[in-house]
Amino acid sequence: MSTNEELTRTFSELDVNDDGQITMTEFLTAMTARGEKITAAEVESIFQDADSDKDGRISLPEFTEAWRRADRP
Ligand SMILES: [Ca+2]
Ligand SMILES: [Ca+2]
Repeated sequence: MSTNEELTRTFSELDVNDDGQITMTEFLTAMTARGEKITAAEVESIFQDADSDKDGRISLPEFTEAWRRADRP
């Protein structure tokens, strides 16, 4: 599976209501459902980094961009 496909799949897992945007609530819910221990403060800091247009939601391009940034050594 290519990185892009994997990212798209992860994105749609996080985008619970399938509207093409991940909200903080969706992110927190999906992470918790996966058994990840994540706090609201951690989610906020992830969103501050990833949400480049500051609309409070993460789109697929923002998600992909943030993932690439995080991947860099
Ligand atoms: Ca959504
Ligand atoms: Ca955004």
